[in-house]
Amino acid sequence: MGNSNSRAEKIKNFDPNGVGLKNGHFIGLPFEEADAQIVLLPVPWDVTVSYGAGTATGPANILEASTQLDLLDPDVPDAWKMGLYMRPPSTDWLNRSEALRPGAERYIEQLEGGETPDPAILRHINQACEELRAWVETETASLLQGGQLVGIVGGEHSVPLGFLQALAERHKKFGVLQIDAHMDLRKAYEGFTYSHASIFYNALQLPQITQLTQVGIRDYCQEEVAFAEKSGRCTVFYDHELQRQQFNGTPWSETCKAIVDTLPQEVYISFDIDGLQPDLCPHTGTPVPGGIAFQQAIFLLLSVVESGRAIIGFDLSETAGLPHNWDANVSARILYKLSNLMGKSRL
Ligand SMILES: [Mn+2]
Repeated sequence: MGNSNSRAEKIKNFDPNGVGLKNGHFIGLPFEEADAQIVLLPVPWDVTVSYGAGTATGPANILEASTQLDLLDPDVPDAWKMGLYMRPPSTDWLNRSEALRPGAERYIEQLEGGETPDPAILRHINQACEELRAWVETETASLLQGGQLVGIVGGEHSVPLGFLQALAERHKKFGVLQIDAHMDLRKAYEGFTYSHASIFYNALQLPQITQLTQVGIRDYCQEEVAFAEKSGRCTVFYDHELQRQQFNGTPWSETCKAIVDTLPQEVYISFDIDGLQPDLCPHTGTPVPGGIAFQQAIFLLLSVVESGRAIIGFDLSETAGLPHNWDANVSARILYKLSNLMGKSRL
């Protein structure tokens, strides 16, 4: 899995206590893709977002903010030695996303203004989203084929669909743990087949996903609740219920156990940054009050691994804002933890 000789050589020559290197790598780590065991694929894409845009530059901002992190992870001894590498975000997809955005905005405005929107714009966007989905599937399938573990860095929340399809080719049965303010179960939201609000409506077309467990949900519609109930594969831990349990003295560890108990042995984690409290992601497109605290989220992720389950992949989505800002800093830390825990559960 990755070239272990060159990985060992880099580990020997690297000082994990040194200043954060500005070598363009995630947290200044010394590895290249060829010797990495875990590869992060950035997907700078932000086209179907309905409210605030700005997630397309999320991966670049996270990469930049990551130089502020220290490498020691108290939950995963010598985590940095696993060999983690994040690809530079693709400028092609970023440019394409930015070129499509004005049309998408015009389309959404027309729709919300009660006008009949231009169907040609919609066709054009759906076609581009389909090409992106296929690209993500091809790239992640090839990394998995080489025995590397993969995480996706969004971008809007629609981007991991191709990755889920690549995983479904290799795993007969797996569950998804989704941390999110939203259910994302809308069918073709605003006409976009691959809307960020439809990611799990689309993902559940895969029979290999036998369970979807949603945590932190606090902004949703009746149609989504009905879909979740009817699917027979969804368990929803609504934010208001989680908070009230805590007000009544239920320990978070007990709640996490109940959440983890819903999941099968192999678990994919879909982490929408807006699942966290909005002061941890103030620039995300669709922030909602309430939500999961930082250490609560970490504890939940840790509970998955400590239960003996395997993390087979993950995405971190909807991080927006500018370089150097708080959103990117928080996201870089979540990303490092997700990578380390996936490694811990699999390597
Ligand atoms: Mn989402």
